[in-house]
Amino acid sequence: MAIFLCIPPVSSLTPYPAIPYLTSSLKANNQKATTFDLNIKAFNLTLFHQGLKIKPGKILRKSDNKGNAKWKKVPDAQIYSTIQNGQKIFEEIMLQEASDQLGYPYSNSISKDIISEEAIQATLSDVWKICNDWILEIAKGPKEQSIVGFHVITHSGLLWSVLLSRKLKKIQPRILTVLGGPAFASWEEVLSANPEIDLTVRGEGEATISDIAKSYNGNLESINRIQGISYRNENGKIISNVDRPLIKSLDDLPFPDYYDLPLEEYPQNKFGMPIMPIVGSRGCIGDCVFCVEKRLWGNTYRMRSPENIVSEFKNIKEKYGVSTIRFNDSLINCNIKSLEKLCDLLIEENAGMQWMGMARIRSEMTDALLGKMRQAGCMGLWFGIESGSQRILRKMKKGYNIETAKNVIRDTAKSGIRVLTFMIVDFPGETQRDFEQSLAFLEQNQEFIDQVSISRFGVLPESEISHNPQEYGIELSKEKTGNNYSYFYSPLPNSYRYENLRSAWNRLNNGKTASSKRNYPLKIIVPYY
Ligand code: B12
Ligand code: SF4
Repeated sequence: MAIFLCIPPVSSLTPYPAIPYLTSSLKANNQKATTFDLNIKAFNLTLFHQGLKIKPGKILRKSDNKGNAKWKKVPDAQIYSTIQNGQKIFEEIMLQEASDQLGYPYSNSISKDIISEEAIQATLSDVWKICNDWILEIAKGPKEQSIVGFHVITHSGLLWSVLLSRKLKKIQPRILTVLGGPAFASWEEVLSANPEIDLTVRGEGEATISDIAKSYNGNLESINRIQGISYRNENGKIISNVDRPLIKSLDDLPFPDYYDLPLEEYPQNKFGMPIMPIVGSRGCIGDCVFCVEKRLWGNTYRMRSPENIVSEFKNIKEKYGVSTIRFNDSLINCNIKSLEKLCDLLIEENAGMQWMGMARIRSEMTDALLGKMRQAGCMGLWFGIESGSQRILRKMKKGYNIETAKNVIRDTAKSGIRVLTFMIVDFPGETQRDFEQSLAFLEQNQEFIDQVSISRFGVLPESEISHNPQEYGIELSKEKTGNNYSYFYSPLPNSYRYENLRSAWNRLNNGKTASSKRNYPLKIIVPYY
């Protein structure tokens, strides 16, 4: 039995914890997997391609990711003026390539001033070389007992998983291809549309992948009773087994194992380290109508104990030499008492770690708590403000009022923590007046806001809106373009609100971060990628 796991080009530029969670679970069950991080390898091949018309810069790399915590500068390396620009171009190139290869229409928006067609082709040829080497390596494995699992989070990740599975199946038809991840689609639909995928894992994957690895003997019958899987039976029918119950205590899980990821290839901060994730909880207490969080984690919220989280902090520092953490939790402040305890422990341990995470606007985020968070190493908080209009916030079921939002972001900034906000434009029913209130919110609070991430509203399948579009005055069309199983909705096709809000923010910000305006003593850049 050989297990291969793959992170397709999803474009996230910090190590993603899903595959490391599966790896550590497999290891705890005496099973072994090898991981191919195509995402970061392909990203670097794109970023460093000499055909790119890029600005010179510097990047730092770790010399050895196996326990050696020394990091060094790579001389004369070139990098985009910002990593984020490179990320966008990378996403477009990858999506275009997978769509072309699978025969789906897609037209990218890459400017020829940045990269020529020849340079794109040369980059892709390098990417295909590493993919083909990986495919050949798998083909050398046991003919009838190899399992190849893909982690799917984005549309391009799904396309690449299908594409690579197709190529693998051509060489080795008996390989078992498995997809898992926070599904944005019905896994049954993915299976029925893509004959090269044998099986999909719904929900948490730790126990399921171990069960598959334990029982698979080259024949689907050996695993067709496993909970939480969907598969195609011998008559071509898609079968979904019962859901797997959620893990009762997250403290029981072994820490995710990042050794199989090429950590030295991830972009690093100015201290020469990548940012490592910690997942302190699964689920959310929010109920926002556009979100699928509830469905993903079975309408529950589970948090690890603060002690267990602090031990992972220490583990990350010792094992990987990294002291900057990003909480991947949907929200780090669902349970205020536990958050406080976590901060107390980090202060007590004098852990010397910096961290950031997403947080909900709530009145419990007092000066005292924020001060303690800062003392415990919190550098930045992302708040899903979404809109400056109370009417729209109510429709979104955000559960807070705009006055509280103003107070919380002001207090956060004053405590020395960077404030990053998410905003949504074109939510169904948003009027010009509502939009202007969002603009006014940014204007009135710009002094406290360091970064704004603006998104155009979209409908996620299985979100509350997708079930009741008429209640929001919209109609959804479900199109399948390029294997995109999402719903389409364009209420305001000629809306320029997205561009307007972006340029308004840039104007307000005038190229400066709020903290430099405020002169806060923060030395670290908090990237959003
Ligand atoms: C942190 C986070 C990010 C970070 C990722 C940073 C990183 N590298 O770690 C950042 C900020 C980059 C990010 C970006 C985006 N994100 Co995000 N993100 C999350 C978040 C909050 C946590 C992810 C996480 O770490 N989960 C913990 C791990 C352990 O869980 P998991 O990935 O689900 O894996 C488990 C199972 O799914 C399964 N599994 C996973 N893979 C596999 C593979 C196999 C083979 C098997 C068997 C099982 C299996 O087993 C795992 C262990 O139980 C999730 C919401 C959530 N709570 O999950 C949203 C979420 C995944 N993101 C989402 C979205 C929409 C995005 C963006 C598209 C947003 C945007 N508009 O730009 C981008 C896309 C990223 C990109 N371009 O690559 C959506 C996806 C919805 C969907 N599927 O349609 C989610 C679910 C949020 C939401 N509620 O809407 N995100
Ligand atoms: S948008 Fe954020 S707060 Fe709302 S349900 Fe989703 S994860 Fe929770």
